[in-house]
Amino acid sequence: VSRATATGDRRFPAGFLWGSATASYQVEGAVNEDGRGKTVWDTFSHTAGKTHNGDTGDVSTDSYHRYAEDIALMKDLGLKTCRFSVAWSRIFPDGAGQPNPKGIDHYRKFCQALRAAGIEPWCTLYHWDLPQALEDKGGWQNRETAKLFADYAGYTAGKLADVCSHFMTMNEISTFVELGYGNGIHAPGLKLSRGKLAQVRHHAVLAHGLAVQAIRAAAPHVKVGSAENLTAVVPVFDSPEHVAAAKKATVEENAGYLTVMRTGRYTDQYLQTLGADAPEFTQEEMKAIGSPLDFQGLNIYTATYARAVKNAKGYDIVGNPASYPHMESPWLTVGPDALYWAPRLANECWDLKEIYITENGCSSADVVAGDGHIYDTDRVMYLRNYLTHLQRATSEGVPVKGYFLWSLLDNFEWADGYDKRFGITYVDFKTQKRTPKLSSEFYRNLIARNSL
Ligand code: PNW
Repeated sequence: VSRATATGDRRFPAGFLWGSATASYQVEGAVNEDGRGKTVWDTFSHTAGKTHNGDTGDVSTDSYHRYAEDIALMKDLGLKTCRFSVAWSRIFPDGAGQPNPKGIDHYRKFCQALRAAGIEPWCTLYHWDLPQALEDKGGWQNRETAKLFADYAGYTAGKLADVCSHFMTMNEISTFVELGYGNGIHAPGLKLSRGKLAQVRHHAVLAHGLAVQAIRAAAPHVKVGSAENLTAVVPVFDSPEHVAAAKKATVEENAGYLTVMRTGRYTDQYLQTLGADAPEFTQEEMKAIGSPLDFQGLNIYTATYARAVKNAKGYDIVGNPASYPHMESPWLTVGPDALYWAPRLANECWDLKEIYITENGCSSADVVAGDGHIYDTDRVMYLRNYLTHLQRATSEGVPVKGYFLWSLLDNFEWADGYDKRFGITYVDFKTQKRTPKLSSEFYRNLIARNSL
């Protein structure tokens, strides 16, 4: 067993699962192939003014065709696992009805190729690419979408269960709800009222819960979880009162997402704050939403600071000054200790038992140097610091079992298009040439030694 000591043992626990993560619309391309149906991201990215430069995922890294090359990169890194997502509209082109066998075939072949390379596939069933046909019927504003998602999730997990052992229902419900239906920055680009937004949020967590039940029914032996980007609360400094405040904030700041998914209950504060805008729900729905999970995935990029105050909530969220550092993406403020506090406090709140960091990583300006290398020293600095805090968590017994770096490749970064690069592998989008960056070397080294 590895334990941190005053003499500086910086090992991760034996068997720690090192991986990378990607998502269907961000890497696949091949949008018109093998019967794939249109999604909200096809529509959105082809609408003028919605993405940087009018960029789309039409081709991206072409990973639908080039996955063998991607897997070779993973193998070279020594990855033990790969997190990918299935495009709902490749399985059910209109979201429901007759399945398209070519869709399952593709992901089967992909999983088999991963396994042949000694890499365990981890599958996300929804990474924001809602079939357009369902959006046309109200999308996540329509409760029926939750039911159809569960049908698709159960069907797909059942078909892939023999080649894939771990399934995550949805990726970052909070991001696609708040950005897609709240401020309109992501597809489908809506800006709903507070009440309608709360109902969308409810339908999305319900979809997660119903999908957990459907996956368990269709594939009793697979492990089921989700990948949620909680608001990662960090105490302004490590004193008992601020830590207690950060714990309270972890529950309340995530009330509409992780908290309700882990407890099957909206907090009193959440319902009171919404008042007449609170969502409609039944007890049966709440039970589904709180369905027990085998593991919890946490996507963690930034820290949100809380301090203890004597108000009704018992805490305050503290904003950052303009001088606070960030990575290439302005929203990506640097908060390495989020990777210590978020798993620790989430575990204290909900007794999670098995935690995976399902995403962490950053954008960098990534200049190709004169010698052809990409020296992304800022990304290496970011990873080294965040992982130092993760190692502290594991050494104190927080049950974090693995880490998935976002991302293997530069890819379609949603509304930012190809302007923001998150890969540890550089992609020349004209030639599709892949070049490992300095951060790839760092990650390979870390994995080989299982130690910082
Ligand atoms: C996550 N924010 O998205 C997603 O799961 C990935 O698809 C994405 O590429 C990655 O992080 C990097 O952005 C986020 O504005 C997008 O706070 C935006 C935010 C957070 C996460």
